[in-house]
Amino acid sequence: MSRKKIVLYQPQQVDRGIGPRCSGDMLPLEMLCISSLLVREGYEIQIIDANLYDEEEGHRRAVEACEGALLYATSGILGYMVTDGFNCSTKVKAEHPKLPMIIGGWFASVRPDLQLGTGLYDAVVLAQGEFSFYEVVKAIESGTKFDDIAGLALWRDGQVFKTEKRPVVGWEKLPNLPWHLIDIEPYREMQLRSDSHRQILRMPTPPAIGSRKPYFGITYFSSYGCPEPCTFCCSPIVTDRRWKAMPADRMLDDLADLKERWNFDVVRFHDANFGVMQKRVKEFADGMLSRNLKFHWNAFLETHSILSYKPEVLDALAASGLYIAEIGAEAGTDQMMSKIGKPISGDDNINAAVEMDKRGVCSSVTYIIGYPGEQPDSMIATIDQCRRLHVAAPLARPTVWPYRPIPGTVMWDQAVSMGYRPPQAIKEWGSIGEYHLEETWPGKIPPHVAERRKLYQHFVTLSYGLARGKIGWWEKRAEKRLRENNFKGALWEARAFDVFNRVEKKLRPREEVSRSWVDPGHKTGTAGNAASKSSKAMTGATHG
Ligand code: B12
Repeated sequence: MSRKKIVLYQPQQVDRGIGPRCSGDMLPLEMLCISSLLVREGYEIQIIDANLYDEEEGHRRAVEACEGALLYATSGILGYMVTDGFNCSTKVKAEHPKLPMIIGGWFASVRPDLQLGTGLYDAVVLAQGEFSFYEVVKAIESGTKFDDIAGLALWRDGQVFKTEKRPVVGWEKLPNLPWHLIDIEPYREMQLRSDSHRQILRMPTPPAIGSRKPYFGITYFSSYGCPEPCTFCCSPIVTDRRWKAMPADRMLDDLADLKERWNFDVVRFHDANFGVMQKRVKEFADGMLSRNLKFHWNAFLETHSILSYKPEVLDALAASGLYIAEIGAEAGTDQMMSKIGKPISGDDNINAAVEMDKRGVCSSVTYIIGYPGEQPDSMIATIDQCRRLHVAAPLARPTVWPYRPIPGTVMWDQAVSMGYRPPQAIKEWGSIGEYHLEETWPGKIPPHVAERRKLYQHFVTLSYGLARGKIGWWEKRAEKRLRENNFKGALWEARAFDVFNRVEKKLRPREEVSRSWVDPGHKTGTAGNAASKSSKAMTGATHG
């Protein structure tokens, strides 16, 4: 049996207990990253992506793979990944008590105490992982201590001990991802099922392919970190506001190779901030066009980046296949925005969405209300900016979500000092990830604001034709209300629609319509419930 076998477990993204699978385009990028240096040296790397299996099956495979392995490692982002990672690691530990176990990723980086306190792990790899993990593997192999390896958190005398901080490295030091480690077929198969539009976190089908038609997409990673200082996001603390990006040409070469090999339709960039450098963005778009590379793509782009790009760069982005710009609009007042720290003011968010709209690109725009100390009039102003953005940029899908505290952020400390009670046990941290279903910090949004938000969501959902799969009398009325900012008698109208809709559905049964367009990055509640008692559509999409 190989002594150089490394088992990497990518936890489930979503709790299968609450719905369908996670979108099949989400490749285990973290695991590919940390394999990249080791695979060159002949290590046998086995990645078990739990999203491909039922929960028990994923765990069983991980436990089995660990037989004769050198080490086991896993990852996780706040949310269900944390719970599933814990569950799997617990089973691995029970079967292989002597096997070294390592964890890394965003949640472990901000709460190493919780992960090390489980007694499961020998070390937490903090932040960027490639080099730290490489050195950890070498240390395990040679039986040396971890203390001299930079970028780790270790458990010493019941406390966290952090080794020297590791500076963020650039892509010139990092190899391309070892894509051959994954078998793409199960990902493709999952996405080409006729009901794949229902998968959680599925991005909408590019309009050129056809509404709700299955498509084959992959995730891709071309930059690490983010230069923004956002106080609700943990990236500034984890990555020191460094941003390291792969040069456009290298990215194009790699994607061209992959396209040749896998022939995907869509690339979903999982960079925190794809568009920091206009030059790179321009080179990428121009390169797509000059190489005649054909795929649709979406990425996180900031409002101020979009507004700083030259018109011809925006044109090239659209021409090269950009079909969704994911924009973190965050807040609708200058005062709140300055507390967040993003260089956005006035109607910048609206103007950016209009620039995209003009070029046929959908902006998936997320606003947040209920930040620590935020006043109700500020929240109402945010909902109103969201409404105005919808009116000004009809292709855009702007949404407003309640704030959720994220550990390792400036606002986390504020929330805790204002009475937010974080979960204690690691499993509770996982369950708060089902952020589509519950408010993480209830009671922070006054009832009149919550009602306005629900009414906005109700009318906007209706106006897209998502409730009934068509645009009729109710839909046109909804759009008129949004255009005129008229919420008089709106609650009664929403309730009346709910009753009408239920009766109509009984008389003429119809297929449920996907609402992924409301918030392409995330699953939301069911149509028509926005003004009802259900708070299913609550979430907190707080990407920087
Ligand atoms: C893309 C993205 C998403 C995607 C995909 C997430 C996924 N699970 O793959 C979507 C839209 C689904 C998503 C959802 C959410 N996300 Co998100 N997301 C991101 C984003 C923009 C990039 C993360 C990413 O995939 N990068 C690509 C991979 C390759 O890189 P990576 O994970 O950074 O991996 C490197 C290191 O972390 C490390 N590493 C990672 N794992 C491991 C494991 C080992 C063993 C080792 C050694 C190293 C290691 O090495 C890698 C290479 O250097 C970050 C923001 C950012 N600044 O990066 C937020 C971020 C990770 N998300 C965040 C949050 C909070 C969420 C949500 C809870 C939503 C919310 N706002 O409430 C949900 C829940 C996710 C879930 N449970 O699955 C937080 C993380 C908070 C935390 N402390 O865990 C971030 C940092 C943003 C923020 N607002 O602060 N997200």
